Amino acid sequence: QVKDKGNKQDRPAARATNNPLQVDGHDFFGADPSVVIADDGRLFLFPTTDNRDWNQQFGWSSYSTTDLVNWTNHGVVFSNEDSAWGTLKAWAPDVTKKDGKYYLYYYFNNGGGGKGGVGVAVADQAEGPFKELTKEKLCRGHDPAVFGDDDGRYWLYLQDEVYELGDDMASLKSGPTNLNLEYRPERFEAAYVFKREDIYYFTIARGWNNLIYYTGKSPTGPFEFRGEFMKPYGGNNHHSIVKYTGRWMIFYHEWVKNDPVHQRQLRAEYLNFNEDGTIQMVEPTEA
Ligand code: FUB
Repeated sequence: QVKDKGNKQDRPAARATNNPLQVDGHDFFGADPSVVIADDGRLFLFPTTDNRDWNQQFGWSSYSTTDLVNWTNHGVVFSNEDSAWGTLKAWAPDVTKKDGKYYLYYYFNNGGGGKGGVGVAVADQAEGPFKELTKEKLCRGHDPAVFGDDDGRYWLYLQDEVYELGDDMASLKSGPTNLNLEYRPERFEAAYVFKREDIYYFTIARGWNNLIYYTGKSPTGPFEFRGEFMKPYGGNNHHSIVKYTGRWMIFYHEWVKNDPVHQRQLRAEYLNFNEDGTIQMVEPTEA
């Protein structure tokens, strides 16, 4: 069940499936979901707010849950109306928390040709409201991914380059440093980094082919290539990975089938690991 707090648009009818997120009557439209566990234990998803067509977004939405069954739709939590420089094509976000505050890293394409960039907004609670901290672009590149390490340092990834974030989370302490991946696909995007049992995982979407990953002993590598862990499921599988109530999960999106306006919607799967820390292939839950 989704308790709606706005953000409803004229959208195709949702379908009921067995996917953990595809509950009957949901409206989990959007893509590139970022996931954060709030200090009070709620799980928050922050997808793009696709405006019917995948490439017409002006902001980011938020949904929260405590049980993965009942969801609250918090509506659009940050958009071009809240930005000094962002105009259009509000692509993939990533949200992190630090010292009780929530930081939304976003990318406005602004029409391309170098006009786009990454910014950050802050909120006192995960459901917002978010306020822009960067009155101009922080850096170039799309699909920002933020990783906060146990030592209190935060890292910002843009494809295979990494910056260290300043203590204010809105400046860059160092970088960009190239990760010098031993295997670098010709086309990739949607980086995501997480840590499990002292292993750092750098995951990316290899075009629209599959999700692949690397492991390392530090957030900046060196990273060893480990291969694929998920086949394509109707898109680039732009994803976030989190441990919630004892189980690891991956959140991603698919393209609504037979939808003439190219709508995207959210999905989730459970993620399992082998004894040596390698990731077992994710099997998308079929409808
Ligand atoms: O949502 C816009 C773009 O689509 C993202 O930045 C890419 O990762 C792809 O999912």
